[in-house]
Formats: sequence, structure tokens, C-alpha cells
Amino acid sequence: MTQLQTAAELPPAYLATLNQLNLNPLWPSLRAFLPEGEPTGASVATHWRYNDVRPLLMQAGELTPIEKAERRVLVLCNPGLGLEKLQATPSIYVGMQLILPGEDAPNHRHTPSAIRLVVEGSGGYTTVEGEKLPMEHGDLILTPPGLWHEHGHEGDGPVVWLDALDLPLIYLLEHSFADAAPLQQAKTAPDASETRFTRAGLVPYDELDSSAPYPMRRYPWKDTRNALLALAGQTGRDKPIHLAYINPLSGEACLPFLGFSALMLRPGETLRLPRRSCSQVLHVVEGTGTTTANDTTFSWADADVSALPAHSRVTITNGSSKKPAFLFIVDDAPLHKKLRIYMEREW
Ligand code: GTQ
Repeated sequence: MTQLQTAAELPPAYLATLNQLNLNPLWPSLRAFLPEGEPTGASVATHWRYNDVRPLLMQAGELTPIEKAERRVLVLCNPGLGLEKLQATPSIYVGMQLILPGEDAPNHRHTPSAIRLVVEGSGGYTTVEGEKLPMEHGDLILTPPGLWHEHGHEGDGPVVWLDALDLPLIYLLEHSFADAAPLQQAKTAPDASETRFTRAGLVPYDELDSSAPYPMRRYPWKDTRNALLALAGQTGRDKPIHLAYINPLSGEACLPFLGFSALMLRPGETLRLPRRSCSQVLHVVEGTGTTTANDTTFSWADADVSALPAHSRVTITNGSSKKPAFLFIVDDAPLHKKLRIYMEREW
């Protein structure tokens, strides 16, 4: 590629005139915005240990009443992007949220999509449009864009979950906002994962031709874990044990921009992930091990979180030779696919 003219090679007065009129020449910046062959990015592979985050979150529980926070969250920020941006990756926001017994995180709805993955505690719940969704360890809870949601806690002890939102992207679009409303009247019935969508391959007949965008809003971990173990029993060691969370009616991703999946690593297994164009966040549901993203290696344990930049070369090892390890993965692959830019590239 030819070396293009730099801004310094242009007369300063010419540049000043352009800038006064809100104009810029493209060619001095062209290679930065369209680098040859490989993208560049500011985000860096980053790891958060739950052992570091947990005491600080508990401290927030003492320092900040829920009424003064609405959502008591510590945000996991990528240092390469700037902590004030609240970005784990350029498109994915991730936080750890604490709710204490008897507290309410008030009802609201917003343009960004969100999910929760329950980290610890029992008795928490999220109500989405009147449907009360219990939150037990590892459960995935969807709060899709525009749907009213609130959180509460009827048990004892702290409840913590991981929040993931497409907030950075919606904020970039200058379309990020919320509405507030009084607490909902939740129905007492069990949620759809226990009544209407209890088993893959079966949907209520009246939903057969339905295109309801978010029919199932809770994916219990006990089902996901059992499904991973069942798959592992039938899968050769040359194939990963990896399940995608989908909308049971459409077969598509659960939410418009973010994708969710669960990965099981067999005892002692090392897995080289495909080198994907999307960025991703890994959360340890259960286990210990190490992850290498390009030149950076982290060791991980229960409830840790890693943010991995787009195009990373990722290798994951289960540190136990006896027990499986389970990871929950958030990525922006559905967005890449909708934009028709999704790639899996050579390592
Ligand atoms: O629980 O609704 O971490 O609205 C950030 C924004 C959680 C939530 C976050 C939110 C929520």
C-alpha cells in the first residue's frame, strides 16, 4: 500500500480553513480507519477476579442504599477503552449487581437489551412484564429492549448477578434512555421455562406460527448444565461441548445484538476457540483454569469474568483433571451476522 500524504504535508492555513468549516481531509486518516488486512482496536484482554470484586460490591451494599443507586452495580471497564466509557468491549457492557434481602431495584424499561447471569445467593427474582423469574445460580434471565423489569429479593444473604447489556452500542447511536414506573403486579404462576417451553422441540400449539420476539425469558442453569453433560456423553474429544441459547420459537439468538452460549470443558481439556470477528465476555459458572487471548494469560476461578477483544486468538484450559468446568459466554456475533460482517479467520 502506498504511503499517503500526512496532515503535516499540507499547508497549516489550508487545514485551519477546512477545520473552521467542519471539514477534514480523508487521506491522512485513511489507513488508521481502514488498516490493511487486520483491524486495530484499543480494547485489551482484561480479567476480573470475583475475589477482588466481591468485597467491594459488599462494601457498596453498606455505603449505598438501594434508593440511592436504583441498580447497585460495579461496572467491569476495559482499561484500553477508558474506564469512564463503561465498556468491557466496544459493544458490551458488563456489571456485577448486588441486591440485599428485602430490597427492590425499581421498575424501568430502556432501549438497551440486558441479561443477568446469577452468580451467588438465592431468593432473588426479576419481574419482566408481570412474569416473575426466579434467579438461582447460573440462571440466564433476559430483559429485552423496551420491556418493563424490576428486581427483588425474598431470601436471606446477598444475591449477586452479572449484568450484560448492549448499552455501549445503543449509547453510540444516541438512542439510550429509560422510563420509570411503579413496581409491577407480578403473577404468581411459574415462568415460561417451567410451563410453556419445558423441553427443546416442543412449543405450545398456539405459538406454532407466532413470531413473539421474546417468548422465554429465563433459562434455568440446571437445564443448561444437564444438556451440556448429556452432549458431552455423546461427543468425541475432537469437538467442543458448546450450546447456544436461542429463542425457542424462531431458533434465532435470544436478543437482537448479543449472543449467549454455555461451554463445558471436560477434565483437563484445552480448547482453541475459532478466531472470531466478534468481541466476547467469558464468565466462569463453575471451575478453575486458564485463558490465553493473544499474548495475555489469565487464570480463573468461580465467578471470574474476562473480556476478550474482537479477532482474539483464544485458548482455554480446564485446570482440573477431575471435574468439568462451565463457562457462560456473551458475544456480539448476532450483530455481526445481521450486518453481514461476521467472520471466523485463520489463526
Ligand atoms: O438491572 O436494569 O447493570 O438498567 C445497568 C443498567 C443493570 C438493570 C445495569 C440497568 C440494569
